[in-house]
Amino acid sequence: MFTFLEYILIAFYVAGLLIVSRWIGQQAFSWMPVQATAEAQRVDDLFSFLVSIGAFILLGLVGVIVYAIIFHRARQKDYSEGHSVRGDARIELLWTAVPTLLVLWIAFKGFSIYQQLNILGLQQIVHLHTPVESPAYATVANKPQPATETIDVFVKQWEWSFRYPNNLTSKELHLPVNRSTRLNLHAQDVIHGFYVSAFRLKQDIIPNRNIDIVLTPIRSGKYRLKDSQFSGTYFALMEADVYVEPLDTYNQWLTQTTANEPTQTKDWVVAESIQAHKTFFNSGWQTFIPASPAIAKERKVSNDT
Ligand SMILES: [Cu+2]
Repeated sequence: MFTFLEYILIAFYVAGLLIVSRWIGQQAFSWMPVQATAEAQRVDDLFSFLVSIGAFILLGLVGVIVYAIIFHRARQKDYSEGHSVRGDARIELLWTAVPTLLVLWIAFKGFSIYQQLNILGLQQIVHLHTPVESPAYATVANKPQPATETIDVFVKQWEWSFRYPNNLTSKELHLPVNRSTRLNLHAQDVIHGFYVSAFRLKQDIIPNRNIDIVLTPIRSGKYRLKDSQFSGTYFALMEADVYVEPLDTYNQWLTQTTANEPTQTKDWVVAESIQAHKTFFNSGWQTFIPASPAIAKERKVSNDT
């Protein structure tokens, strides 16, 4: 079917594609926020791998299409049928086997990275619904992952609070760098979502369920925790500061804050509702009129119960 020279050219084309798609995959790392946790590196590796595969398929198909358009265009008034591939067992086998192997490879790689992410809560939830569950298997799956510190995360409409091992409660999340910390997530009213983009972990927090995530920050700095679920009117204001700092700075913060009054941060819900409109023109679109501060406070209290 092909001459020797054509096989060589195809081999070169595939080799070139592999190099280019690998390069595009490497670029994917720069499309993301900084990698602040060890988990972020694994997630980005997987993303880069998927981008490489996508680039390889896209460029491979576009190359074949361009080649066919340039060299194998039908002449004018040529209405004869092209080469028929129907019934060719070798080709059918090839285009069944290749995507199957590819999907299995992606699934295997995705699953192994997901397992490394240490999201314990999910395993617990899955196990609750498994009818045939031997106690031995359950204890293995629910075995606590090693973490040096456990911080309780409480979330409600519309604020985050964090309780540290020494019982200090704060509205800021402080994490020691290069240590794995377990976050025990508790929602007090509706489903909220824990999401720090630099950590790459996004975990729903479901009322009446203990969900743990273990993360290992590897880069000091200040990050932002956001609510990834629409959990009510002011969910967009449900943000908190996340500080990743060296262990002694972290310990120092813990002791100093304990000595002082509990940390008070700005009440964003009230701040937003009393803020004047800053738009330059009136679009005429209906907007939500926030409740007055007093009512907002009252609502917050009633949601605490
Ligand atoms: Cu929320």
